[in-house]
Amino acid sequence: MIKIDGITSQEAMLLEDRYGAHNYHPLPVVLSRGEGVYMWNPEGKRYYDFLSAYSAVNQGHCHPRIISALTEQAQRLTLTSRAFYNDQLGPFEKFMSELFGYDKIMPMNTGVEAVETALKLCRKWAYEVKGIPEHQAKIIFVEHNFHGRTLSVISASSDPSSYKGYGPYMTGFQVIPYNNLNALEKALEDPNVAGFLVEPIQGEAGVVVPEEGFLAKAHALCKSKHVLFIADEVQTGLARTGRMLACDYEGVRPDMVILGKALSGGVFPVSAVLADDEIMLTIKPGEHGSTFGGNPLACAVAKAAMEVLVEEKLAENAFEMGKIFRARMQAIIAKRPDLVTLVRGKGLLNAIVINDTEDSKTAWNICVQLAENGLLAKPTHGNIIRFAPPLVMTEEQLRDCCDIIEHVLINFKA
Ligand code: IF1
Repeated sequence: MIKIDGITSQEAMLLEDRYGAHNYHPLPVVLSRGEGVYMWNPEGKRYYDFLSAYSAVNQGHCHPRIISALTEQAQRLTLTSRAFYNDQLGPFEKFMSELFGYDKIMPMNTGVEAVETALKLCRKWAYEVKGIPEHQAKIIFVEHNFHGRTLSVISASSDPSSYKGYGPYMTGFQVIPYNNLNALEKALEDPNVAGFLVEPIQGEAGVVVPEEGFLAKAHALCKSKHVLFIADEVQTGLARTGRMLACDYEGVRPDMVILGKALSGGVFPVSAVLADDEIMLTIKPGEHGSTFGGNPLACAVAKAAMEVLVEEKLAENAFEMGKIFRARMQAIIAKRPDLVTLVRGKGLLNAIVINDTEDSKTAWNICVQLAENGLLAKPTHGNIIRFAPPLVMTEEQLRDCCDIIEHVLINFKA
């Protein structure tokens, strides 16, 4: 019988393999403690976290201010359901609505729940405000999107590993190429289009940054056709790209903003949709919700997590550290153009593209060597490695991480 508390890395991996669903293929690394930019395995090996739980830990692991908000509220009141009011939700809603400049916020739990909420609001708005005939609303997505794992959003996925074997699919969705204004303009000719859902930078696709001006022009095209521009900022938002929202780079104010992940600093599942009354109030009492949505514990944690982002100026730090990081990656590319073809990203959401096929093991093997050298990252595809450290990273820590990445890449033999 395996002793559960204080288990070894080996025991942890065996337990997950034997008793857990096999819906992931993790790197052979076990983590048992996190603090700031670091995580440790059960044997005490320290790693730099260069994934940040896919941008959920922007504030650093176990940020003391967020943890104390969690522990204080957890001893007072955790969940009331929305059958009643609670004394944390209103202050959180006020804080968020004013910070982002929207009339209202709809609090949910996971990122995909917030995406689903935005899709429902879009359809409701289509029928009650735009006047699209019932059940005729269309929503436009882009290729290589990632919005989560529910049946409706995978219906718009172009990645077979996301949608294969899960049909029949949600109707009313149309998929066009990303970063293609002509394709969007053509799709918007259909008067039944209600919304356009897009990631300002595509995370899972491999940190794909659209051309300068794409977001602003896409937003203008939607506006000209009375179509909602909906930004999925679950991964790109909350200072990750060097601005509070990635849409801020182009001065775009989406009709709906979808947030998740770092909204709680990686401490608790908290997500949300921001919108103005014309959209938000199309959902009436009893027409949408969730048991944990807007619970007092989530609100206390999320308010603290947002205050940390703002007061510690993490967007500014991400912007400056990102410049240093990409310069260091460019220098590595100059030494190993055979291995690394490019680096791309904004702020501290970056990726390098490895000179190999999508189904190669090269990126995985590089990540295994990075882990052996004390830095955790994971490929998004066979040939792309995403680098996304917590935004609290200092310049000294970043340079140390770049030294590790350089050491592994310069010496890597396929
Ligand atoms: C996993 C990917 C990233 C997201 C965007 C909505 C969601 C996500 C832009 C849904 C979630 C997570 C899911 C996580 C790994 C990670 C991920 F690899 F799956 F695709 F970041 F790129 N919109 N992304 O990135 O949010 O419901 O997960 O809270 O393990 O599946 P969620």
